[in-house]
Amino acid sequence: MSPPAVTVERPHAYAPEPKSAKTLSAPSEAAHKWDTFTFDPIRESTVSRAMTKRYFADLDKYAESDVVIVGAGSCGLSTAYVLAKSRPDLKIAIIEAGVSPGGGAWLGGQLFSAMVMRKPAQTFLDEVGVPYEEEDTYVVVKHAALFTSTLLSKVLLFPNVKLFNATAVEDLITRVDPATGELRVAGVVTNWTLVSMHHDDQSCMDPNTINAPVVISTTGHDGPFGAFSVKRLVSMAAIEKLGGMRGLDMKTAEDAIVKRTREIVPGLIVGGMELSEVDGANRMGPTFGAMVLSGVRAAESALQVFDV
Ligand code: 48N
Repeated sequence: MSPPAVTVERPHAYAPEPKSAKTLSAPSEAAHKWDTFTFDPIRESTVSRAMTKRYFADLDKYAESDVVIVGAGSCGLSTAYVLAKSRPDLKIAIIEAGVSPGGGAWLGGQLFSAMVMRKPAQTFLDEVGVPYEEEDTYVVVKHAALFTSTLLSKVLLFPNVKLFNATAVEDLITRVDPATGELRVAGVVTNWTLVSMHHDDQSCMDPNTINAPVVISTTGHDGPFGAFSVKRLVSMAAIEKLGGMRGLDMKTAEDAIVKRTREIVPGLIVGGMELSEVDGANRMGPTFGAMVLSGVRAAESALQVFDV
């Protein structure tokens, strides 16, 4: 039996006097099919096993990674894209503290959606397939989320990349060379982000670990864990102090970040805005070309380790 025809009354206050109250015809065949629609059967434990089996298989696989990238912002994701595409044989783990990766690249600046990148950063947009409007010395992506979602989807499609989001790096694994006393970073210490944020009020929540010969830290300059790795290097006296990010100077900041992307201590490469905290570089504000090209540079530095 088909349901009765539905009469839709327009709200007279906001619409011109309707010529006649719109009456939906009796449901069509298409509407009727929903009456008999149903999903295939499933048991709750099947869903749980489908998730946990895969997650723990990934934890096992990436417990020994070739590269760990800390922070899935615009720099970290750009790094991951170049690395994963260049070396499909490398196991790349991305650790992102937030539930949603992307860092500060979901908006172009403050609350504005368009994203600016100064040339020649558009070459990376061409590589990833992000459309843009071209101006004389810069390009504009119509929505920052278009850049970030496109890059993120491409990174996640690589079979040699695993993103562990809602997971924080809360320490670094280190080794000291007995002969030279030189400290080397050899992996990361991880925990659920919420756990990492509550060690002060709930003790004895031990972490997990990932061993890797190369760690690339792109943890940005703000947020609860901003500039995490370089601050940790100072607190363990592996580097003397941080230069501290300087005031906004778009022209000098972007060149400096790209030129200075490098290995800070053996085994730890730093890129993106985390670097501005190390060297006392200026900040650049709402322009993202340096983030993607710093990511390219960080990936190239890591590739040198594996290209021997
Ligand atoms: O977007 P961010 O913060 O960092 P970058 O360097 O990729 O991009 C910076 C860029 O968004 C700007 O700040 C722009 C250019 N503005 C500059 C300016 O002058 O104001 O991404 C860092 C990501 C975030 O998603 C964090 O959640 C994550 O890193 N993160 C961590 N993830 C895991 N473990 C940690 N310890 C950690 N710390 C930060």
